[in-house]
Amino acid sequence: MSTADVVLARCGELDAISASPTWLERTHLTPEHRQANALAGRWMKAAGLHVWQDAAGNICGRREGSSPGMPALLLGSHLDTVPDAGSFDGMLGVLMAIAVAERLQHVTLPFALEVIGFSDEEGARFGKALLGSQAVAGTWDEAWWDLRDRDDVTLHQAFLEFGLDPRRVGDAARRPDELVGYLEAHIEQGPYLEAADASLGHVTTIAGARRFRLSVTGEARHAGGTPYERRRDALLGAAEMIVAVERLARAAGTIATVGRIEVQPGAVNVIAGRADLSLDLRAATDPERDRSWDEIEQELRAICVRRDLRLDLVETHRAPAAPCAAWLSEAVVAGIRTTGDDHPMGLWSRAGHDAMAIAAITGIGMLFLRCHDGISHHPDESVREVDVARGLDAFEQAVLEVARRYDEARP
Ligand code: HGY
Ligand code: MN
Ligand code: MN
Repeated sequence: MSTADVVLARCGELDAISASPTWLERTHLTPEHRQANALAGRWMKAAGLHVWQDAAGNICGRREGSSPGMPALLLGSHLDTVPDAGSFDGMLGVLMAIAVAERLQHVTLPFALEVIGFSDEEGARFGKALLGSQAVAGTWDEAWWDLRDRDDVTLHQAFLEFGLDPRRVGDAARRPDELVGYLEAHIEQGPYLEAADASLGHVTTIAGARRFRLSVTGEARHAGGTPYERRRDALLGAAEMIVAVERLARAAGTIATVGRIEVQPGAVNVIAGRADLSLDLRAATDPERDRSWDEIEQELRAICVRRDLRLDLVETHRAPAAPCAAWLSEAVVAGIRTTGDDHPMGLWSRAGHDAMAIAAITGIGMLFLRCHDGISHHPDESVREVDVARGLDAFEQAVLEVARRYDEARP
């Protein structure tokens, strides 16, 4: 069985660890999180790594370099998923990192090699993304303990129930001097590599993101007896907002999505008194993102004035755009070249990644793999075995290139 076949088979094994019998769903601090950590931990151990679960619920593996206690090159991605997920977003990167560590287990490197399976990149349970990688980056915010899931369980409570001590979350933080850099392999989650007929690409920068919860309040009234001119229809206001979000973001060249809406009271014969929406906004740079948000917010408030509605908004997530470190991108490009691609494609990532959190403490580099039709966050997500095989070779060579450059630069 080729390494690529092993990696793909293991993605299938992780598929079976799901909170739902009908779709793939594995979220933060759940029994499925624990099972996936245990399975990935076994694979890390078989790859010759010393394995532990850190204070934030990330599963970690480490092999020392030429001498003990050296700074580490981190490889990784995430093991959590969105609801009704595909098999590769996150998991492929963790399994490729484990496979590369296994391939290199008898190679003495000038640094320690670590693999991390991050616990919560998606933010699907508590709304705040990158909880695992932000703990590693030391950018944890105590306010997050009060975040609640849809069953009203706080993050603090969930930590305790998972067997973690909220007071020790800081133990997961790594210092910049402990690290050489971070490399992540990930499916592109977009159509551009496939359009260019390219197996692999290197990431130039990762989009800056902001997420909001928008609550629109009007007045629930009788659907028959209430004349139009007396209505304060929260759902109609929300509908106008959703269309305005798309219009303004497209005009600004940014990427905005309303992925969730909840309406109250939600009865067929009652005018909606309240509508709660999610908003996900991204752009290649933070100034573009923030300018777009200012325009959107202004229009949302104008719609509320016109319709006599109230708008309450809470920002639930913000992550700065994260440019990749030139030397790590060059190593990724060198790795891709060894697979026969003389002109590796560079592209900015419209999707967010743990790398954007880790960028706070060390340089980052990302290797993208083509995925079919750019489909992701959907069970039809798929990769070609040949691209995984090339990706493994490129990833392995990128690590060796980092080692060569790092060794050269050492005093
Ligand atoms: O939302 C994203 O971009 C990532 O897949 N979490
Ligand atoms: Mn995702
Ligand atoms: Mn991902």
